[in-house]
Amino acid sequence: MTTTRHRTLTNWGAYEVETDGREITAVHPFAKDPDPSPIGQSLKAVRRSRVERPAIRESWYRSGPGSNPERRGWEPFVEVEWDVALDMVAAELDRVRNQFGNQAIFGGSYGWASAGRFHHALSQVHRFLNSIGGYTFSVDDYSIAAGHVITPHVFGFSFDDFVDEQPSFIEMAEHTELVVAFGGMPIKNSQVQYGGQGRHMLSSRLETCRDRGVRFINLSPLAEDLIEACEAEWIPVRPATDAAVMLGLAHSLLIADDHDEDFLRTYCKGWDRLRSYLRGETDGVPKSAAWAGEITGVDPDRIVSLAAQMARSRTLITVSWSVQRNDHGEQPYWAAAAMAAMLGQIGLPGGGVGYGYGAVGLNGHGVGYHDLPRLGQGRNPVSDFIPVARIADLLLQGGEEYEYNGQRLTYPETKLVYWAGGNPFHHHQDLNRLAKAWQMPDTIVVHEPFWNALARFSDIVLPATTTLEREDIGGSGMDDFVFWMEKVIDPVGEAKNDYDIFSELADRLDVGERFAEGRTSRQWLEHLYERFHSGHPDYPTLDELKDAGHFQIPREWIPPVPSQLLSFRQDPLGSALKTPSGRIELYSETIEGFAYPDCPPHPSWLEPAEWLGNATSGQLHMISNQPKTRLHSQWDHGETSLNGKVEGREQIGMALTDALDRGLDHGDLVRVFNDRGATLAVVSIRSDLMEGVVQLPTGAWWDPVEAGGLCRSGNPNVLTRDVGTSSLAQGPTAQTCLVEIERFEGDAPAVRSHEAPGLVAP
Ligand SMILES: Nc1nc2c(c(=O)[nH]1)N[C@H]1C(S)=C(S)[C@@H](COP(=O)(O)OP(=O)(O)OC[C@H]3O[C@@H](n4cnc5c(=O)[nH]c(N)nc54)[C@H](O)[C@@H]3O)O[C@H]1N2
Ligand SMILES: Nc1nc2c(c(=O)[nH]1)N[C@H]1C(S)=C(S)[C@@H](COP(=O)(O)OP(=O)(O)OC[C@H]3O[C@@H](n4cnc5c(=O)[nH]c(N)nc54)[C@H](O)[C@@H]3O)O[C@H]1N2
Ligand SMILES: [Mo]
Repeated sequence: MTTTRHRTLTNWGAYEVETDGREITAVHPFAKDPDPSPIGQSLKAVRRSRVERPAIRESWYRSGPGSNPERRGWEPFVEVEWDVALDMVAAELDRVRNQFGNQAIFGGSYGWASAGRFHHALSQVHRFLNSIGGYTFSVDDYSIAAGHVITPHVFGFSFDDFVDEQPSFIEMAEHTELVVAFGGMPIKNSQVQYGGQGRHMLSSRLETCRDRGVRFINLSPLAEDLIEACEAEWIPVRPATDAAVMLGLAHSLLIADDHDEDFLRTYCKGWDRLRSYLRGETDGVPKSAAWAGEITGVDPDRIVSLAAQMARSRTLITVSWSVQRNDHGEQPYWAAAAMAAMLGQIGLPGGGVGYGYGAVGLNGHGVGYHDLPRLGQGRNPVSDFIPVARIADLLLQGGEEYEYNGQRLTYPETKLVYWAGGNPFHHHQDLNRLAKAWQMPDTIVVHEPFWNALARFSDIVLPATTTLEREDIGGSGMDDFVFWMEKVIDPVGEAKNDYDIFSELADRLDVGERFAEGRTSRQWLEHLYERFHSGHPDYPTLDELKDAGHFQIPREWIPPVPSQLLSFRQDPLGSALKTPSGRIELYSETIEGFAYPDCPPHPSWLEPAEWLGNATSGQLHMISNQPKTRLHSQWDHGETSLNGKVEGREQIGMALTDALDRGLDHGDLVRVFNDRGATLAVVSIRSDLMEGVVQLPTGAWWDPVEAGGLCRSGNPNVLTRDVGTSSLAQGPTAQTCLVEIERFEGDAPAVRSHEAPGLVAP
């Protein structure tokens, strides 16, 4: 058998993919990657579970928009010719925009899609919808919505800029003595980077820190969140209670007089208000170590001693993104900033506070954003938007008002949903509620390579290629590599590139020129690269890049990370922050003005809706973290993901005592349930998990037996809550979730998530 090898880039790293022209026969990691991700092996499943031809839900095909929406997900699809499908989509877009206006099209289309600068599905869908008059869009993301919204109130600049300038791992190794990590820094998470990365380096960076004597404390329900190589101390903490640990630490600093009064007076606003709250003067409850211990499960003596240790070290407080994916998730981010301010180390090398080390591969590596070729998305004439995680509310509550970051907004009425490059049946919480909301619009159009739950629950499914079926320029604006991505195989079935689908639709809607500017995809790649190259003549030409396969950008070409905090520290008046006071806001009059009961004007402890403190005897707290074996739901049907399952079902981690209490053993099939839903999963007894907490990773393709029924595959989002963090950020709160677990008796229904739905002829 003769095979050929082709370079590709994924959101989890670069690979050389070997093919016999049809199947992927082997996947070899990029030679320069010291710690490649195993997820790449799943690419061998490129021909499995594919949408091969355009498919239209039977009722929609026979009776038109809005027909039998309750049958979405439960009836066969009619396979049609491309021309038929595209004519129908174009006519429906035209009907909706003419009859209801473009805001009736929801095109927020959140998701990670695939690596590649041009064939990036989200850029494509937004450019297309802009070219036909716009759409209701979404703001923030599922990762760090609360962080995005609270950070400018506290520091006066954007969350992304803040993350950019927080101490790097190199700075950490050099200057930091103590890292206090809430939610750890999971290595498996650093395997992933939006746009892709050349080298994975977190393990080696953390080992260097350890060798230099940096001490690590992991405050998390899961010991695994900080690698053993750091010799981290694990302090188990109840999920969703981080703000209370932080306030307890802050109180301990205060009463031991270990806080930096000068820093608080010079650089911060509102210290007096926060101090009153810590002392209990405002609510009669001192936020003492004993108080915090009661709430969080952390030994109060350890809180006191940790505070003292922090005050006597160059301390970096890190908070994972998961910590804010909680009810009132704004609070731990603000409380961490307040603690760092009390230590007086913000702006000092290796000190202060940072968010999301290791969350994605390049955070903390000290590479600032730089330019890469990029497809313009045009301008959206529609001003309606939603905070991204309010998608079900949008569909269920059209015309109703809601609050977001001081604004009173109205959900528009939605008639058509267009999705390309994301999977709401992966990312959204309370999937049974989403499925009901999903019945509201007249039409749902998706571009998907695979028959996952999103495709199954739509009206019109247009088969999209994967990266392996097209060529592209690859790279992330934070990495020091640029790749030429080769086409590995021909498109599977009749799949088309998102760009080609949109070009054909644009032609039908008379905006072909505006969308495509007369270029084929290859001409676009040349055009985008040439435009980039004219501003960056030191880079290789496109032909040189194609020949070499990749280009490593010299470090000195990458603009240095700006440091607003350092300048502020050196000159608090001349380099004042862009907050109303010009200082770090420990008390925000802006937020006070919003008068939100669920987001007070200073860092506070607010009891979450569901947590171990209000659990009944049978309930456990479920954390649904990022999966080790895939990127979200992507390639769930591939080898690496399947190897992590038992008979196609996800494993749910639990502590031995919790298993014994329920008469359960390792490998038992269980039903995990609450008022919102139920799923099957397989018990995995873990010694690194806090008692009372279970862990079910995200990403199994949703596989319900019937509407509202049991999920066969282990998708945690049938159990999670669909309520925003607070009126401030309206971010997702997946980690705030109680469940019950019992042995599953009887015959277990076989997993069907990777099978195609019924397909019929026209
Ligand atoms: N319970 C719980 N839920 C969570 C989280 C959690 O911690 N707990 N985390 C949240 C977070 S942080 C995130 S970012 C989200 C992630 O949610 P998503 O980003 O929506 O998840 P993905 O599985 O990456 O979805 C990408 C989809 O795009 C498709 N796709 C890939 N490439 C292409 C392409 O070129 N063209 C087209 N048309 N389609 C393509 C894939 O097949 C897949 O269906 O999940 C969130 N959900
Ligand atoms: N392999 C892989 N890597 C990924 C992804 C993936 O899908 N697969 N997704 C990427 C994306 S989109 C994102 S946004 C980042 C997300 O990065 P994070 O949000 O940091 O990732 P998670 O894995 O959800 O959570 C990290 C750890 O936080 C702990 N945790 C959960 N709740 C709490 C809490 O209330 N308090 C404390 N102290 N700890 C808690 C859990 O034990 C969990 O293992 O990861 C990225 N990396
Ligand atoms: Mo994310």
